[in-house]
Amino acid sequence: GLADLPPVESDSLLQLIALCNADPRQEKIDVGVGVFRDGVGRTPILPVIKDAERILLETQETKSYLGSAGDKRFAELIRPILLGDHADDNKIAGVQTPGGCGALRLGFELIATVNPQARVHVGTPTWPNHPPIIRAVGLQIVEYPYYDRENSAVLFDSMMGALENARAGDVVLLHGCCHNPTGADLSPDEWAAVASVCAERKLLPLVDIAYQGFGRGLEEDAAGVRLMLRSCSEVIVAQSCDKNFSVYRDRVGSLFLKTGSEETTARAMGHVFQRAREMWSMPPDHGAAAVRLVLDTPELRDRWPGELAAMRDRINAVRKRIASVDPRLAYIGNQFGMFSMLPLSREKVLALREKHAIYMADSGRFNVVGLGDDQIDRFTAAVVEALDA
Ligand code: PLP
Ligand code: TYF
Repeated sequence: GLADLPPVESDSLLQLIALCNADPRQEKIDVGVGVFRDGVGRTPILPVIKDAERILLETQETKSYLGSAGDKRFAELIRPILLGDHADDNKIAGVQTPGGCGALRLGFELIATVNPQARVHVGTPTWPNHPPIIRAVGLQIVEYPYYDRENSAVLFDSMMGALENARAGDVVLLHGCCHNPTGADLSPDEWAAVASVCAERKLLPLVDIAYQGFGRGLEEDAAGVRLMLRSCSEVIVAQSCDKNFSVYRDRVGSLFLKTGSEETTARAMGHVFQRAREMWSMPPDHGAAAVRLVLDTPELRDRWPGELAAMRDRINAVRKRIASVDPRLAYIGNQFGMFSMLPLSREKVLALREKHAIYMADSGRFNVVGLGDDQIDRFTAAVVEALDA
């Protein structure tokens, strides 16, 4: 019976939220879960989304079913933002999903449908949700070295060496930008080299892009995705709007596929819809409808890049401040997105939690914008003390 179920290990990042909430200390610092926060610790709803929701409230006439593709206009409007010059490539199709997680699951479902023997090459470290999603569809994981936490450097040569062992049909999971958990992205030359290996060895790149616009800018952050599309005949992209439109709990994302022909793409999308129907039937509407209205209303479309840039500018300003404190933290100023890793043992991470009420992931990953403006100095002082100890 159900009583035979063993306990599960819950998501440690989400657990951290509860741990921090339960800490009564006033001065606590939450640099755990990856959500954007402003200088006083809020994760505000973007004004463009508020306006879109107002329009939605006033004009939406029905909540009748949309079908397994969800909001088609939403996917059409995301397309040029993500794909740039590739937007009019008719070998690429996209569909709305429940967040980036839904897109990842759907992408891996498609791979497992066509090639259950495919192995998925995953960098270490990676986002802790990647392995369970891949295992859930029955695909095997092979790790490639990605980042050296002690030297804060991408292990590019080791990564390329490991990909030499990949077999035709294998999948290479890549972070489009703002790597989670390291903040260390591939350079354009490195992207080009990975794209060549994928093309030559007939590997299928799956690019997870959950933070477009949080690093250098909307265009710059999509350069890796577009490079893969230029070089490889088959590419899968799992995209999220949850961060760059700040609609986290509304679950907004999309899956894009490129294959060798328009006809193959259409057939593959048939399987994508089939898998989606089996899992969630259709994606939730509200968040995607709000994003669609932002992108389809010229006045809101014009304002969104500025509201996104304000989030990005805060991320990069906090990075600069941390980087200026100690040469050992300087690398943080050269990384992108919300996360960086500190070269601290698990014991030291736990000691920071106990002694200073600083909540970061056990891996030493911290969210740079988890820091309020008035918390940065105390955080860096505690971290420097831990590095010295
Ligand atoms: N991929 C990475 C690397 C992430 O950090 C996230 C963040 O939550 C996601 C995908 C999926 O985001 P969501 O499902 O909330 O859209
Ligand atoms: O890595 C993070 O903190 C974000 C948020 O199951 C997140 O990506 C964390 C865990 C999770 C879903 C989202």
